[in-house]
Amino acid sequence: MSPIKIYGFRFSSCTRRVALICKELQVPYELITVDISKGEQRTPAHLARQPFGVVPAIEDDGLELFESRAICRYLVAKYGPTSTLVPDHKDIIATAKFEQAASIENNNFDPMGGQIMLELVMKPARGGQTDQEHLKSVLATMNSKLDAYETILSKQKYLAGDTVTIADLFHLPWAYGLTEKANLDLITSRPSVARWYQDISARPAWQAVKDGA
Ligand SMILES: N[C@@H](CCC(=O)N[C@@H](CS)C(=O)NCC(=O)O)C(=O)O
Repeated sequence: MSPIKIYGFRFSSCTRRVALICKELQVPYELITVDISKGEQRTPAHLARQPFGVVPAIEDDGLELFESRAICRYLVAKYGPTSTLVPDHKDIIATAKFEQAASIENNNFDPMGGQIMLELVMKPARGGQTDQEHLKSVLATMNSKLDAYETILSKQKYLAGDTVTIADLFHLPWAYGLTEKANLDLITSRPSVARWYQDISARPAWQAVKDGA
């Protein structure tokens, strides 16, 4: 199998999300660096691959694709047909629960995770200043979202049921950043959320890419 090309930045959360699923499926990849710290995501060459000027994008057997979660779904469909990381579409109930979990991550966790990391880690790293008011507000929102996660995860092992899916794994880049880089106890202070995070973050695929794709 020739490696898929990932146009991305090894430290970016969205690039690591895709690399994680490659590792889960043992799909070899070649990372072609688009250095977002130098603005390379806005060059004409990258905009031709990703019109929104962000990373990652992939190329695989002539297919060009962007949006990290869509890429992950494609990878499972193509390279993990028997994988349970996405339920069989013929199982309507499992698929509905999976879609619900994927939607929870995309709408409730990802926006807050990104903004908290921006304020607490990325801005200071670039010599900028944390907007304390904004941080306070997004932390309050994230806390109430994670209370709902605690309710769900106190009744089942994973977000879509008792089988781990990519909807769980999609959380890893921000969950890791919030816990290990921003040193927040948002996740570890909630017993069921902490148990879930410990489980998914121990996966060898995540350990392989957590600090760089
Ligand atoms: N929804 C997109 C988001 C992509 C995204 O925001 N990528 C970030 C890195 S994680 C980026 O390229 N940031 C640079 C910028 O916004 O200029 C995806 O999941 O692929």
